[in-house]
Amino acid sequence: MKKINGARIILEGLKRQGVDTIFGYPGGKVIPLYNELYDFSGINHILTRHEQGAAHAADGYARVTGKVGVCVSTSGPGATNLVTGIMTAYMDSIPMVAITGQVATYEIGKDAFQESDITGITMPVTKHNYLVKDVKDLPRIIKEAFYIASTGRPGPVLIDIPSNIQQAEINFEEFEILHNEPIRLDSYNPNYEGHPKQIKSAIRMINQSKRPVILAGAGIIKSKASKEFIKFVERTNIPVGVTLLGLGSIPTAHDLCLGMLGMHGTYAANYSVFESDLVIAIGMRFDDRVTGNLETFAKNAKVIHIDIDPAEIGKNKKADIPIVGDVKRVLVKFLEKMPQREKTEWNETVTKWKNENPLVYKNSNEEIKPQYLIEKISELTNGEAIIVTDVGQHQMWTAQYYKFKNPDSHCTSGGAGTMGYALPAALGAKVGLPNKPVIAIVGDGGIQMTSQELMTLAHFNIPVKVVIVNNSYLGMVRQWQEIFYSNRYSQVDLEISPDFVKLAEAYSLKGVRIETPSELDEKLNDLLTSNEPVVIDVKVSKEENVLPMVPAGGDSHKMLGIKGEL
Ligand SMILES: Cc1ncc(C[n+]2csc(CCOP(=O)(O)OP(=O)(O)O)c2C)c(N)n1
Repeated sequence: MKKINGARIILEGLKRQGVDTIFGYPGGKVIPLYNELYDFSGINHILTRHEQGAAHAADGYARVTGKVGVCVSTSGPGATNLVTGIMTAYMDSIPMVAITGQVATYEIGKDAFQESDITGITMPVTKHNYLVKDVKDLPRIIKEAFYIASTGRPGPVLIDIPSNIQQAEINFEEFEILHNEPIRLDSYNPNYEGHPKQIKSAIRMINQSKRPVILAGAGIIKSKASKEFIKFVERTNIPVGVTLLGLGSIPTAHDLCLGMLGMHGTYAANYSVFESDLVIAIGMRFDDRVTGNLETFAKNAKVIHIDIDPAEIGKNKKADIPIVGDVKRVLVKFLEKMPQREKTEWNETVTKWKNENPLVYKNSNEEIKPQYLIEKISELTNGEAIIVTDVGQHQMWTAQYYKFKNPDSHCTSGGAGTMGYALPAALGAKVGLPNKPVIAIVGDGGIQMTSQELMTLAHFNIPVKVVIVNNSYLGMVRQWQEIFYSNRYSQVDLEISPDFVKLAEAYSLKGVRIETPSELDEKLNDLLTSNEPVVIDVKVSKEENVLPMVPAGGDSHKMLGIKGEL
């Protein structure tokens, strides 16, 4: 009788979930799995050079494709190396399945070699996790994991699989029976349909409002509701402020888009919220980087809060009308009932704020201003590339100056703020969407956290463009030290760094350095449109600040540097 072992059940299960690509790194407790992978057809494995890279790559893959990203590691240090990537995905609600090897069931709890309690460790950063104790549970668990990761509010699910479970065999027929059993998760019932009564009340509230503003979050992108959202915006003529992860939900250049909200948001976005009498929050969670001081944030506004996750309602900001549901379905219902609302005086006021206080910086002919670099990338790619940023100043300049046209085209670690994210996430994004240009924009600090993944680019010939915004500092920390700690630059100087061109070459990649604005104008286009991976080390002015800025916890309408200077 034909048999199947646990390791093959994993692969078969993944394949039946539509998985064709996984990111991983082998080790002792997943050798049975890698042994089956050796001649398993239909699943492409990308060997990253660190498990953190595998997790971020799965995250980038998931963000741009909307599919569940899969990463694999061995037990102990392999599994703990995934944790930062899992936490990053959890904070940004990214669908992911992480598969970890574990010591054999009879060794658990004995401090066996490379044993770590990864289900315990990841409990607070996974939507759900499993320790598999019986091979017969595996077919069901794999199905459940994908279902949980991708439904409701998406998130990472971890499956920890002891090595003897990977080796254990069952009859193939039994596997088929187990696999075909329907999923039954009685206590997990995401609510997709917004309550019609609430929607009706919300429409009434919108029609009564004089100064409404929309806060557009990542939920719009995740529910693939961008088209409906833009229709809703145009039907209501309500101005929109966008969160960092909501960028792309509406084109930045749209007449009613005010740009980004929050700490490094635009004056018009933040000020409109302050002056508003109604905030319509869609698929966003009132993160502190958006709200600043909650006491003064949208102080005089009523709140309509649309979100798939009931736990977000009232968590940070009280909602007058909560609508729990999938953003797309809720917006469709709104559109059925919402009458055309004309522009009002409020639109004129907001447009005036927008026109009088655009994002500004002082350009230079001598040195490359980082903002100019981002504007140039935006222009050359027509706002249509997939942009993956790391964390720091370059991340905020990209959010400010890249004119996003499409949803699913911006990947960044918003909630966790994980440095080292960009390169591996870009790699995953490019594997997911090979026909789209993918650009990683990363600081000279962040690139050094996961630069080993340059080898993965070379190994699999993944033509990601890596733009290092090189200011020789841990720029964002330096900025805070300058502004809030009297220029006491403590441990932020990165003058002593690798030669990134030589580093690229050491990984057999093309490396190019750009040091002046004219060189940038001359070379950037060819570099971004070539068909190979390339590392572009761009020397930018060292002490440029990201402005405007709301100090942490400050009143979001009291911004520093509105005119581009402190
Ligand atoms: C893993 C991790 N460690 C530390 C930080 C804190 N941090 C936030 S921004 C930043 C500086 C980033 O410097 P760089 O990568 O050079 O980018 P820049 O700000 O100069 O654009 C640091 C250290 C972080 N976000 N993530």
